[in-house]
Amino acid sequence: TASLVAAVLALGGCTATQENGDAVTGIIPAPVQFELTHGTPFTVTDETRFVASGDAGSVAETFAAQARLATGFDLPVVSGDAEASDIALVIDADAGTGEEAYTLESGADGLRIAAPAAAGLFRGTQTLRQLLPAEIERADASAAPAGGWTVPAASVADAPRFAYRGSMLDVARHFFPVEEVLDHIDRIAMLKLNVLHLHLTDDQGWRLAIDAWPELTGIGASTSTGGEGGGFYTKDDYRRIVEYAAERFVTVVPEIDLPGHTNAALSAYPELNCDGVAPKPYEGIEVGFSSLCASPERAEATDRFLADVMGEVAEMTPGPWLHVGGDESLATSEADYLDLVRRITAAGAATGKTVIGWHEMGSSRELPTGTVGQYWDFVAPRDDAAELTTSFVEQGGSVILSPADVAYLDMKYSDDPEGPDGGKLGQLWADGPTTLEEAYGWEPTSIVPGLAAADILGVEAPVWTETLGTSAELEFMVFPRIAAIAEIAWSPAPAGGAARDEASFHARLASLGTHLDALGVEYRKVDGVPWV
Ligand code: TNX
Repeated sequence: TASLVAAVLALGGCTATQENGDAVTGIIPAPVQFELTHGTPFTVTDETRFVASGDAGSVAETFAAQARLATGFDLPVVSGDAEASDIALVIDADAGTGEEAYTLESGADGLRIAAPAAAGLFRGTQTLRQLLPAEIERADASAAPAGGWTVPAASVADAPRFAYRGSMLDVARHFFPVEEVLDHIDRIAMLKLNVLHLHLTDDQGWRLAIDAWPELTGIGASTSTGGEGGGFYTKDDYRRIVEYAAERFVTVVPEIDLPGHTNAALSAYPELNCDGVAPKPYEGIEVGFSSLCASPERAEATDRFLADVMGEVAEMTPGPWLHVGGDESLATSEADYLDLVRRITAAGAATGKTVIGWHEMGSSRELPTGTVGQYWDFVAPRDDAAELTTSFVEQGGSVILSPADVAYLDMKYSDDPEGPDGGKLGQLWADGPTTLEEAYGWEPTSIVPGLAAADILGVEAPVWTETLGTSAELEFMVFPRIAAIAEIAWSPAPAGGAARDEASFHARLASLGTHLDALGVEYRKVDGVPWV
C-alpha cells in the first residue's frame, strides 16, 4: 500500500489521496481543490461537539446521528463559539459559489466546514465522512479504529460541475422495500449525487398508490419480472423516501413511464385499452409491446387517468421534476405517439413541475417549454438519437446524459460466466459488458454533437432491474461503477481534454471500498483496483 500511495502522490496535482495510518484515504468524487497541510490531524473525541445553528444545525444533526452510533460519543449539536476539539458548520456567503459549494479545513485548530447554503454544508460532511476511518459507517461502536477517529490536516475547496447528478432505480421490474431504498439514498449521498430517479411504473408492475385509481396497485402491483411477487409504496412510504432523501439534499424524481411500458396499468383498467379488454399481467423481460390508447373513444378515461396520476404524484413530490417516460413505445404508431406525448407532457406541465422524458420524446415539437430530455443512446449516438436530444434544447429545455454503454449499471461487468455472480446478473444489449474503466472514461460534453456545455443539466446512472431481485444483487451491479459516474458528474473535466487519472481513481476507490465494507455493501471487487 505504501508504494501505491507514493506513486499516487508522485502524480502531483489534485489526487485527493493520501496516507492515513495504514489506509489510503481518498475522496470520491475528487474535490476541485484538496491539499494536505501536513499539520496535526484533527481527532474526534468524546469532547467533540458540532457547533452549528439554524439550517446548519439540521445538517450537523444528520451527520451526528450516524457518528454517535459509530463512535459511542455524545457529539451534541450546540451553538456558540467553536473550540479546537469541535466540528463547526458555518453558513458563509463567501465560502464558494452556488448552493452546493463548500470548504473544509481540518487541523490542530479544529474542523470547520463552511458553505453558502445548507446543501453545501451537507456535501462537506460527506467529504468529512470519507476522510474519517471507515468504521464511521458502522451502526454500533464495537469497532473503534486503532488510530482513533482522526482526520488528516487538510484544506478542501469544492463545488459540483453539474447541477443534476442522478441515480435511477428501477423499482418496477423488481420491487425494493422502503428500507432498501433509504440505504441506497445514503450511499449515493456519500458520492455527492443529488437526485434519486425512481422508475415507479412499467409493464411488470405499478409501484405507487394513486387514490383515484386504486387498482393501479390493487392489481398492477401484484407482479414483477420472473414471477417473484410484487409490492408498492403507500403514499406514506413515498413521503418517507422523499423526506429521508431531502435530509441528504437528494431530490426524488418520480417517473411514470408513458405511453409504452404500461401493461401493469392497462391490466388494472380495461377502459384504458383501445379494445376495452384488460391484458394479463406481465412477468417477462420484453419491452415495447404495451401502449396507452390514443383513440378519441378512450380520450375521456385516458386524460382523466393522466390528470389524476400526475396530480397525485406531483402533490407528494416537493422536487421540481416529473419524469413521464416516453421511451421504447414500439407498439404506438408515430401519429398516436405524438398525440399521446402532447397530452402526457401537458398533463405533467399542468402540475407546475418541469417535465423530463427519455430522448425519444424529442420527436414531438409540442413539448412544454423547458422540458428536459434524458439521453440513453450510446457514447457515439446511433440513428437519430442526437437530433431527438437536441430537439429538447431547441424547445427551451436541457439534457441529462445517461449513455447506456457506459452509464447503465445493469450492464454486465464482464461476460465471464464463471464470474462471482455466476454470470446471471445483468444484460449485454448496450455494447456490454461495461468495465469500470469504460464507466469512468467518457466526457459528457463529447457525446451529442450540437449540445453546448450549458445545455447539459447533468448526468445520471440508471440501474434497470429485470435481472436484479435482491439488494445484494443491486449493490453488486451498482458499486463500484456508480462511483465513476459520480466523479464524472461532480469533478472538473481534466484540463486540455486529457483523460481522467485512472490510477488516482483506483486508489481512492480502494479507500471508498473500506467504507462500503463497513456499510455491508456487497460491491464487485473488480480487477485493477487495489482493494484493501
Ligand atoms: C432499456 S433505454 C430500457 C429499459 C430496460 C433497459 C434494460 C430505456 C429508456 N429503457 O426499459 O429496462 O433497457 O437494460
